[in-house]
Amino acid sequence: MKIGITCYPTYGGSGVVATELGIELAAAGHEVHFITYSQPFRLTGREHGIFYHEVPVSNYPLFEYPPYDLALATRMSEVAAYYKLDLLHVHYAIPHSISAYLARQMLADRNHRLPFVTTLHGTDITLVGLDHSYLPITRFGIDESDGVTAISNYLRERTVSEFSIKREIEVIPNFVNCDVYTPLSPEARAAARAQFAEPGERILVHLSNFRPVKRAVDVVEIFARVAREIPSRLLLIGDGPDRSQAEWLARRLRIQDRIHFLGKQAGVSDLLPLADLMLMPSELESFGLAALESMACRVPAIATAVGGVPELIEDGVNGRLFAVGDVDGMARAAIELLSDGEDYEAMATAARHTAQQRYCASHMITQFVDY
Ligand code: GMT
Repeated sequence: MKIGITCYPTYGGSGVVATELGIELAAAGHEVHFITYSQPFRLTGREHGIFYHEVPVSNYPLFEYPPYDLALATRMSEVAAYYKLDLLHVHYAIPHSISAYLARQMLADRNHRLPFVTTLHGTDITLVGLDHSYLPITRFGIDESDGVTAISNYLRERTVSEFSIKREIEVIPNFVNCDVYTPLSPEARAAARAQFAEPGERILVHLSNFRPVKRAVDVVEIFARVAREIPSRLLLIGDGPDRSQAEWLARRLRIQDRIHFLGKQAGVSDLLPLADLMLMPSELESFGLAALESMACRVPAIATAVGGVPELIEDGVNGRLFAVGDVDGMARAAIELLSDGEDYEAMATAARHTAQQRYCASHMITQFVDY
């Protein structure tokens, strides 16, 4: 197939999933065309079978708000016509499903059938979509899509109830390539950990776009409690609005020397396997891709029991779940796990097993292609 993919290309789970899907589809022999405002950050631009088309957005003095969605629709219809695309797959409903709808209508006049599939990721439904100025058009985009997928049962049910959707929504969860996201050999791991921690110190990690929903401040609070009991370091991967508050709190708690603020990283498959535990204390996660990626590296997550997270993490088996804001509980669990070798080993093994058995990329790619 020839597939056009549109997503938010910069930093965020939906862009990561869209990019990884494109990479896997190209590896399976499909032709993939990314149509986005900048090159997705996990792409090098030299992958075989992947083409990138930038969406130029002109700004005229008259436009107080440049109409990106119209520029995107234009580019989608052009790329589809030039490269004879079979379909568009858009990630995140707003505005991508509306642009795809317009592109489909533009091409219908030229006898080119261009169906589009919308994948719902989370905040497009739970935050942006519920904002009254976007709710009717989000519902319209969902209703008009030729196919709709959601990344968890939670998100499907929430979409159906909040938007009174009658149509079918297929659940195809987030996925991970377990050959790329994989544990390191003990020697390689010890050597790589040395750049962040002294021998004998434990490593905790958090990966997000530091939006308020991620509760990055809770990550620092949890780590402060852990660091009082156990010699440890924290790797903070990503950047965003709450980073400066997290950095300020780290200084106030005098643990800044134990925290590595690594900022945005193109690839994280070399960093996650260095950690012992992932912290994901989010207010809401429709799935929790960061936890899945770390679990594939044999790093269990301490997370909140919100949204679709309990579909991924079974408390006490392949990770731990707590109420939002329970930083004491999460810190206690981290200390217990890091102090008890046997419990920790069983949980780390179960985490990797879950990723391999239930969320393997090759299995999900088949589901997408079939759909
Ligand atoms: O908040 C983020 O992590 C970004 C956001 C996005 O849409 O870019 O992530 C959502 O999509 C991810 C990939 O499907 C999911 O794993 C995240 O759980 C989801 N985030 C939320 O629901 C808050």
